[in-house]
Amino acid sequence: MKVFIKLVLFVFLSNNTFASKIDIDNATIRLMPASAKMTAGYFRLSNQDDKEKVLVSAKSDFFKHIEIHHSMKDGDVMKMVKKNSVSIPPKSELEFKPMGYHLMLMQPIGKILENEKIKITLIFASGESTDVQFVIRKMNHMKMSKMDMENDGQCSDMDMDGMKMDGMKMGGMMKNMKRPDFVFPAGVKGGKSMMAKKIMFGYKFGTMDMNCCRDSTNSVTESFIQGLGFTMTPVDMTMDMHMLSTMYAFNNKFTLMAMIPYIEKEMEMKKLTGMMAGKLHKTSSRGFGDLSITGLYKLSDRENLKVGLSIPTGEFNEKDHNMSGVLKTLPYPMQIGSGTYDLIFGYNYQKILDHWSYGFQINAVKRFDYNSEGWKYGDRRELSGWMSKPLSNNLSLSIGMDIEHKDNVKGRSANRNTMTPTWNEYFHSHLRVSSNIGLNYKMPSSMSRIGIQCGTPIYQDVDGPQMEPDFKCNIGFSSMM
Ligand SMILES: [Cu+2]
Repeated sequence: MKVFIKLVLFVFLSNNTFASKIDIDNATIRLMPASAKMTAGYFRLSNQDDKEKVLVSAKSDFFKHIEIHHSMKDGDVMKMVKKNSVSIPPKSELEFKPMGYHLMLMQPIGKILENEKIKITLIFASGESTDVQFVIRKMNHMKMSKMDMENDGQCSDMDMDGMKMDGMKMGGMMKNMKRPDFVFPAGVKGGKSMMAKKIMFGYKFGTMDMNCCRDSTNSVTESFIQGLGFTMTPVDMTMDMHMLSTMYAFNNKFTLMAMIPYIEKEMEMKKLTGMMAGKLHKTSSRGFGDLSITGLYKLSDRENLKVGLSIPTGEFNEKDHNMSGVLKTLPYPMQIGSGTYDLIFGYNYQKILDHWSYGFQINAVKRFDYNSEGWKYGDRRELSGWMSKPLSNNLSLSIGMDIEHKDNVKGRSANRNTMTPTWNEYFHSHLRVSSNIGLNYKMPSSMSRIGIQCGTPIYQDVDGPQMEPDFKCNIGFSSMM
């Protein structure tokens, strides 16, 4: 009898006192790949008592170590924080869910198999405890994305398993997000898809300086141009572009990007023959260029597909005064817009390794129709590749190479003349290889970034004579919210 009473007392006084007025439902353990050393437990706890309940720990025969964690946003970075207690006020509920509170279940002693049940004991500050049967389930990724998985902006991966979501891999990806080389070098057009509901604003300043002139792979002189029968030659040209862009991620796979450039061009011409031989004359044009609307589709963590439309919002009949003071249409390279609806295709790939990263992008513009002046710019294809190395937490250095191929102007403007090679439709195609160097800077504790990249051609094969760039630079600023 004494033994029996002792036993009863033991049962009632031990930690295993059943927690009163606590309901647990939806108790789920995330199914993990076999290699995983941890997983997460989720449930809904409702406290029907008049008193606050404080969850302080959990234990199980199946996991050697269990912690209470809370995932939270710190700036733009998702962090998991260990909690010593979680309080559930009287008559209220608390949901343990992905990207919120969860039980971090570590060091399983056996295999975690789908649909099996594992008992976990939840222990409260009062000494009460409750045994809960957790069911191991494959968790629906899409469902997860609907929860406020607003971690990082661009690392979304709906294919990632729970391990990556709640475990160590997550930390790895967060680290990538914080890397200065996470974004492409400033000279690489376009970007990657972002995390759902993220908005990004960007401003990029690009400048290019061009000299006269090149034909096939050689530099040519003014007398060569004169020898072809031209009475004028371009001498130099500068092009400055202020690119405004905004991106919005509808979901984790699809981001829409709108870009519009404000372009300023200046060209110096020289009269080669006649009365005014040797006279220099400057023309300029400026204005908003063509608006492009581009969809970025995330193929995988590393790859994006890009399809867009260029809308002819830019002027393609820019005029300026010629040497005789007459207002005339400027030649093809001085126009601001294309006057045509064009298709844009692209693909990019980026791999981030521990100490460096690399990537490449293919970009193509296909033009279909002629503009109302009777011509169109040539199609273009570009391949950009780069390697980046972080120099510090916030600064990275990149080297890269671009290969750019552009076709000749098609059709013929009614306003053209035969005095200068810039008006000749056959002197616009080129194959140009440039080498680039750049820096990316990520502002500490924010998602704002600055990048600069400059390059110079190392190989050119052109239909000419046409002007050739001696250098180009891009400075980009972006901020994500
Ligand atoms: Cu955790």
